Amino acid sequence: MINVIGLGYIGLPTALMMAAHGVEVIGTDYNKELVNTLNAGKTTFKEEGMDRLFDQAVDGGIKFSTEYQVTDIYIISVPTPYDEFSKKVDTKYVKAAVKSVMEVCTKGAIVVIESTIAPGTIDKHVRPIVEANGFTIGEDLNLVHAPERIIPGNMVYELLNNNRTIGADDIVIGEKIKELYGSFCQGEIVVTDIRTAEMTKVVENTFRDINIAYANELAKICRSDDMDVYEIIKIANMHPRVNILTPGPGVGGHCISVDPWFLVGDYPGLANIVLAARKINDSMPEFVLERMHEIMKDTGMTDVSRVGLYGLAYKENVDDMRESPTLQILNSMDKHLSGNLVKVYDPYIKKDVVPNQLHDLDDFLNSIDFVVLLVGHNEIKESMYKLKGKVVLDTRHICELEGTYGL
Ligand code: SAJ
Repeated sequence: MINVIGLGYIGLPTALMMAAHGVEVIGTDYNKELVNTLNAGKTTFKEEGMDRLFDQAVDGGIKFSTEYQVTDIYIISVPTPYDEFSKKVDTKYVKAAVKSVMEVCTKGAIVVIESTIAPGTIDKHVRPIVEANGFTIGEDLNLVHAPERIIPGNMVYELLNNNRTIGADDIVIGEKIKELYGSFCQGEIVVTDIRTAEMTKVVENTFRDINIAYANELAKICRSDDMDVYEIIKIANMHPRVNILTPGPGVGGHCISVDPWFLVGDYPGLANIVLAARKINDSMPEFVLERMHEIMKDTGMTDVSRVGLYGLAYKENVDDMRESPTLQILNSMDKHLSGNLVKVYDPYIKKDVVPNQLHDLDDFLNSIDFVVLLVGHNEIKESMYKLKGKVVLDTRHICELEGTYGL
């Protein structure tokens, strides 16, 4: 039996996928409301294919609880934010989960950390907890790192098809966990040591952050000299070895905007490109605001309360707004509006999450003259024609209406 701990964006689909493939699974989360929702037969976030997977997992006997269980294998999938001050990984949730596992687990257990962690985290923060509880690692308990790699928006497909990494001290234990993930994963599963697995995951997300930063920096350079960044990227990408990503309003989500900081925090003075990329991506919401004010000036608009933000999630077709660039833009605009709250539209976000500011599409459009397009949800793309007659700043390059402004 497997106990998956943390039923969020990664833990839940992982637990469901295993249960749907014949593994006996109990999912644990400290959030009672979330566990009650799952026990009532409902999923907790939108994702392509999740509802079907949920039904298959229920048929496979999955159980949800707030209690930790006595099992052979524990999979910990809890958030790992970074500490704003030190820039290092904040392991408080991982440590709390490991401590709780220690209270119930018995000899022979394997504890797998799925959460993204900085290289050396298991050595520095997890091993001491296990040893303090009287277990000898390698003899009566084993540790493994199996970082997740799935992309929100395509999680179910990627869980099934992505290659994976398993880091273990002992090859036999690594192979055992490989077999577990192999129950559903059709990709290649590489077994390596723990530190290599930790570093590899952080390196992957940092690679993407740096590449997005390059596209964003190009957008700024091209804007400063009146060149069309999208046309330039399109042509440059026709080169067989060039693949520039797409500029946007900034990098959100709980992964790419967080994980590169682990390298900056642990390797100050060495992670220079990494730091520069983080700064460029973090500066994009401010760049969007500057662009917005420029366009208001050009079009003779003076009333910021007539500007609306289209899209609140951190990217297209997900309902997750963690670290969303729109939140930064919204906060900054609200400060200048003294009570006249900025209007927002996002079909993926529940109204009570941002009370008073999220509107139905028609209300939203009736109360604004200027739309800042921040997310390319399919629903938003399909309703684009409704923006005709408005001033549009398109930060995602998805609007084909004539007169649309770009980054
Ligand atoms: N973005 C751009 N331009 C682009 C691509 C993305 O501005 O060309 C923005 C998005 O709008 C979003 C942010 O970057 O705000 C991140 O989005 P994303 O789709 O690049 O990545 P995530 O954060 O949703 O998921 C990433 C993935 N990592 C990589 O692709 C290397 C995923 O595979 C990981 O599992 C996930 O992080 C994670 O959980 O670590």
